[in-house]
Amino acid sequence: MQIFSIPRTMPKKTVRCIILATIAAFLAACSHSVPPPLPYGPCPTPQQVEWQRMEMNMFCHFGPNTFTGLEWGNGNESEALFNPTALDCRQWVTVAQQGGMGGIIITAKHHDGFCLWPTPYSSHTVSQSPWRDGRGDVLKELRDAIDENKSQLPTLKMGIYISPWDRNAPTYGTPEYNETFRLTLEDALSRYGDIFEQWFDGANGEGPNGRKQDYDWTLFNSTVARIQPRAVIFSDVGPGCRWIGNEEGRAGETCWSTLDIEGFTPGAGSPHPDTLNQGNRPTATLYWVPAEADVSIRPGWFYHDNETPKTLQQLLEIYYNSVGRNALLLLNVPPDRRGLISSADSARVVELRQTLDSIFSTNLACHARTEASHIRGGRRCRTFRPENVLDDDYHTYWAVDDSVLSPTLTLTFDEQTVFNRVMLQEYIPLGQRVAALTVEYLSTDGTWHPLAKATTIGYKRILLTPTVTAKAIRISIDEALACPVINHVGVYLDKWLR
Ligand code: FUL
Repeated sequence: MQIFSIPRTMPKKTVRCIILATIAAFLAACSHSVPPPLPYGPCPTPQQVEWQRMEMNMFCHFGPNTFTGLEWGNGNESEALFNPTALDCRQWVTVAQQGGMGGIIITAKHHDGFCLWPTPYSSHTVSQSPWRDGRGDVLKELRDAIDENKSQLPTLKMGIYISPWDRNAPTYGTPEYNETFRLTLEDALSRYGDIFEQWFDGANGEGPNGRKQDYDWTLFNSTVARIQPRAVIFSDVGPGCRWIGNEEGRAGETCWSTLDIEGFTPGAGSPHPDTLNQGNRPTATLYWVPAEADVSIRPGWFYHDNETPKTLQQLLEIYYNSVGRNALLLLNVPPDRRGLISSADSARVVELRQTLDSIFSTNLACHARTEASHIRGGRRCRTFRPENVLDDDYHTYWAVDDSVLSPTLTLTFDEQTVFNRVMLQEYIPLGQRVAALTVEYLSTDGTWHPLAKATTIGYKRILLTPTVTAKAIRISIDEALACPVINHVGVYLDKWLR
């Protein structure tokens, strides 16, 4: 078939241009005619995607407990106790930035009820303390420190922990307290600019009158949504993100970002910790409530002189068990009585970041040749080509036709490669789809060997494998709930944690 004819007299260069333009037009036509996969099941909001991409945030537990040595204050501590000698939020910000954290979440009010900002809705706040002659405001200082550092990219975000359980509030245990809590929340959320995460603890103990509170979660959540519509709300059951079910920074090996929250409430009314740990396999009636793994760098949440930070190896393990299993890591690094992060803790945070960078900044497969069993729209279609798993663009991915649920992807290295980590990422704006997979490697003698088996991927999955020397790896999706959509594959060598 002759599509068009080229006059013999035309210069060779022009002919080449016409042929290339024709090929490009053909490929573009293919790309445009093949639609991307439709979202599957419950999907994240853009804020939830942004949140998950932060990967690691810093928690700061700070308040009267820092000075009393307690973990749960009684609520009757004198405000005079709160008197940090050298508080400098700029130092917290520097530690967080050097640690590669996306944001800082501060305990604006812990269970003892003491407020780190001068709210008019409590008489147990920094205003009653001697710190800065009662004119201090920790939240404002944190916000100012973050803003001051804006030139240093990436900018940190600020989040707040406000405990509904309050062992100081006189009205705790009565309906009036819910209203006071709403006003307190509203106050904290309206003063300090954008808040990326509102952290709600599910703990519900007794107040000063020995009574427990029937929390109005609908009121609390709607207050956050009204004042900070972009904030992701954390609680045992979301709605923005969920507790991982333990305080060890450990997500389940299977970890769905979807959860059945119907009829559940934070605290005693939440699903079993194992369910929070693993999520629920997606169905249409579930919600996107991704996991957040909160853990302290020290044994306690608050700073205590006699405690020491976790080792680099422990923190690496936590990283793999959380970020590496589709959860966000919220690492608590508590300021001490001076109001500064101790040098032991800051050094460890920086060491962790440097180690992670040394492991993960170069994908050893970046020059690999990719070959897929299937490509959405066929082999000529470039939009969903397997090479996309190796580029740095978050929004490009390898996808297959809707009917293909168990494709394979082979990465052939340009030279023999030694590695012990395989990183996989699904493009979560389209939902979480993969339920089982196998990874094999091609050894130097040309034979294929099993390397790892796993269930879920989600935003990020890092498989810890034996150290192997390979010519290629093959990823077989064994089970998917809808056609897989993979936007990153990487192999790395961790020399620190074998
Ligand atoms: C728990 C609280 O009771 C702890 O004190 C701490 O704040 C931790 C992050 O959440 O539920």
